Amino acid sequence: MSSAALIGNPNTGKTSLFNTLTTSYEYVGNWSGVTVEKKVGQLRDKSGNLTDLPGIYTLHPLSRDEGVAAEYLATEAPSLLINIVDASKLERNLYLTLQVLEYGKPMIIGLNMMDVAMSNGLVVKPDLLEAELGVPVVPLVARTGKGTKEILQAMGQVQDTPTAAPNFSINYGEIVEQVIEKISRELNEVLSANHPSSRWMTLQFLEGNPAVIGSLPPQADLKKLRLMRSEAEKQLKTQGIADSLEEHIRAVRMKRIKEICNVAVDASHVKPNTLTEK
Ligand code: GDP
Ligand code: K
Ligand code: MG
Repeated sequence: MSSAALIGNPNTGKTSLFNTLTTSYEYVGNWSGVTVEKKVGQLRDKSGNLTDLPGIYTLHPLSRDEGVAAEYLATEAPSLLINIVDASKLERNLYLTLQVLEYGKPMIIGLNMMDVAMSNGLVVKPDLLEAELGVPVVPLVARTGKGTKEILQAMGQVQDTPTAAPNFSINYGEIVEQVIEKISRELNEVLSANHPSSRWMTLQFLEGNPAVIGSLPPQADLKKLRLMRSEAEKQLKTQGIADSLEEHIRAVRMKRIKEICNVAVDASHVKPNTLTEK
């Protein structure tokens, strides 16, 4: 029995796709400790469950409600993540996508709102995006069901290849890469085999994600890890690279997103008076 989850920004079409892909709700209630509704359904082909995660712009939560998705990733072991991305707001949506790619588990990108992107004059090329990100990208119009067959096919293929994890990786520069290696080594000693990649855990730790830090096993020596973190941050400051680790990690991701969009998006046909969001 597999467990898949839908993750993405708010209003990208996650629930529309959830309703298309599932039959009965197994459980409808709230996520523990928050008022956010939890939805788990059975996939139509009975191959497993699908969880509809609350919409977020980043895994780093500002509130407990926003922490639901990060906590889910840190504590559950989903066999597949379906990241729903709004093609008409690709640049903004990719910030979460990069964090989910770093999670290192099998993943499919549902490139939704293709109709909206097109009517805005934005040409998003799924094949080029796929080549940039290294995971399957399926164009969708979830409102009409366009792409349902293709996403089911992609899900089946990933299911048949359980080792199909993304090998996407960002180079955060020497100082950060060194501290990632040090902290990853510490975490590998205490994390169970089923856990998400130690690189993902480490990056979330460096960003100060409370939902992920709270899920670290009690054997993790937080004091030691925090010392490693602050030493790296000091180095970033003294060398004039950034004021904080969080800021640096964000800036490197944003730069990568710009590069990806330069390759995969043709915005030259966007009408000058169309309201487009970054
Ligand atoms: P969620 O917040 O990610 O769960 O998104 P929803 O599934 O609730 O969708 C948000 C809104 O976008 C709803 O009004 C949907 O009908 C609409 N929607 C979803 N997918 C598409 C699409 O591909 N194209 C268009 N034009 N609208 C869509
Ligand atoms: K919504
Ligand atoms: Mg929803």
